[in-house]
Amino acid sequence: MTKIQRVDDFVSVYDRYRLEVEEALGSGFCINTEIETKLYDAMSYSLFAGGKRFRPVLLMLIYDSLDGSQQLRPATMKMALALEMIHTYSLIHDDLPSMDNDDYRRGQLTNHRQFDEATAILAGDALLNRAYELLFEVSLEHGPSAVRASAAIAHFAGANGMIGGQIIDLDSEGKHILIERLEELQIKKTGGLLRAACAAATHMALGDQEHVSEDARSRILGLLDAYGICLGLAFQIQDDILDVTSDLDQMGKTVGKDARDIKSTFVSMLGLDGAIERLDLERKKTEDICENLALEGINSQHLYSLAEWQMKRKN
Ligand code: GRG
Repeated sequence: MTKIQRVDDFVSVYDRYRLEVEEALGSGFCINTEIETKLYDAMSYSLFAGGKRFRPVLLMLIYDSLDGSQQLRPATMKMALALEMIHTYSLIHDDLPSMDNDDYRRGQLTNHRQFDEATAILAGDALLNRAYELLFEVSLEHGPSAVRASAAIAHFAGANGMIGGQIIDLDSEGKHILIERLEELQIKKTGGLLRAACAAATHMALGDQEHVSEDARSRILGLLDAYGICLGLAFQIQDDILDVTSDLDQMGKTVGKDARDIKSTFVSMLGLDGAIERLDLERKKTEDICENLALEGINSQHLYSLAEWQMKRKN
């Protein structure tokens, strides 16, 4: 099998995408000042607090790797922004006293600590609703591919995806769970929105490529879903590693909380060395998937570099 070539300066590639996402987010159509001031302030406080923009970058990077058309690119970017808004709502709600009860996120006070609990709940709800409004707009304008992409985002963000993972997480606190249960939890919770990005990008990019057969389309969807799962596990393992090796300044959020909250993590279950080994296993699986994508005629260099980059991230 052909070995995937690394991209030399992937950091600049990532930064180029991140900047594009940042500009689109700030252009005013995600949330606008017609909203009640208090709500607008709370929504924009978290949405514009930075963050890696990993999910929208992933979506756009896959779209471009699959040779998605220039014509559908702005609509695909709208979906990527919707995904970042769903991610931001999930962080606001995750930080609430009834969930993880966190004081810092993205290098600043959490939403409920800056405003109050009720406002934080509503800001999260409003970001979620605005995200679906954007997905409906794109679906109305672009038909079946956009509907499939939007449905995939709804699925992976919902009860069988991120929210499903969150309830397992809350339910597992203070309990001994098996490693298989931890994997299921994280594939759903952290992997949910990454799988959403993979599926949405694939539907949008391949929807109008008539030369791609139905068989090839479903193989590519399957490979990219497997890529999203590996990426989700790797993302979480790296997060668990950073939770014991990093600090608040570097991470922008409280560290060392997993042990305090008696949470099962890859580090608590496998030890630090075991977690690092497991991370390398996910890297190898990602490499295999990218090689298989290359056999489908897809340039998967950026996808492999993204996976490697995120496994080495420091925040
Ligand atoms: C409340 C419905 C609901 C779900 C919450 C994903 C999630 C579910 C909570 C986040 C908890 C957490 C800290 C998980 C670890 C991995 C993760 C998703 C980190 C946050 O994502 P990053 O690192 O954050 O991409 P930035 O700020 O860079 O966007």
